[in-house]
Amino acid sequence: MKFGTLYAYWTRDWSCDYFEIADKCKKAGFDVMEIGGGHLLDMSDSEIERLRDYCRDLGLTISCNIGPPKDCDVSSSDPVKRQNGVDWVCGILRQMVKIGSKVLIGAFYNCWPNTVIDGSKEAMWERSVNEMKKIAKVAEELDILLCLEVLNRFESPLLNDCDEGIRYCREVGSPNCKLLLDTFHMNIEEDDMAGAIRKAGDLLGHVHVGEANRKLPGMGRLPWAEMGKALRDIGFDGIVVMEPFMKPGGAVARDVCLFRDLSDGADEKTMDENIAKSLVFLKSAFLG
Ligand SMILES: [Mn+2]
Repeated sequence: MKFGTLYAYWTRDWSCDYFEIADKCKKAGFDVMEIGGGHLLDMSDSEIERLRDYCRDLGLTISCNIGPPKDCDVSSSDPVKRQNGVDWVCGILRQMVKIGSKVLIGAFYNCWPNTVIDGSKEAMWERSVNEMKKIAKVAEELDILLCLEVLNRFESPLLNDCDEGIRYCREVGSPNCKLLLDTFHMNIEEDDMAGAIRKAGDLLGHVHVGEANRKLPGMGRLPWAEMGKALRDIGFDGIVVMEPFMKPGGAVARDVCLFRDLSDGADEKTMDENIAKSLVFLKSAFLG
């Protein structure tokens, strides 16, 4: 099991200086920095190489997180949007090869966030699976793992619990197509969080962690020890990435519907200390 964090812990907008964030990840004790995959499309080859080398020297690997825009939705009834979606994701996969990133995560089975049923759920599902098969083929060629994020009902109508995630992955039928379970979404949708991890088993490719209100692990009430035991029982050897959202203001808070300060007014130094402490807590709960 490796441990990482989403870069957005340290930003108010969906942009940042990844070199600075990489230093912060390293200092907090992480092995992985999760970046915005879409940013790779705006970076030149030399910028990508520079970040790749910088992270390699720090001993950090990179995972990529994406949320497709509305016009890149592979579940859409509009064939142009579906094609855009395939092209957008495959474009990011090709950039990932350059930076040496092996894991693409997110809800790219539709756009994000998405609360609209386009025709029927069944029709969206079928279109999405068909397009995902094409994306998975490219991922197989490039040796990149796709981890589809199961989201709560307020962010997508398609994959809301582990059962739906498993069914979707089986329909895609690629060894490079797995699931991402996120404790924040699971807390809303799953009856049994550790049970969902066990059920996913070998299909679990990536894990996102945060408390029920998206505070850092250890600051709330989720069953961390139980989930850790389940991860060890299924032999999970992927990446566990924190996805904390604690500061209001800016595009990040707006997009995750955070309208109050969950950090207790923490300054940057305290934010740095809190995430390092949370990592120690999480490792003890997950590694046993
Ligand atoms: Mn997540």
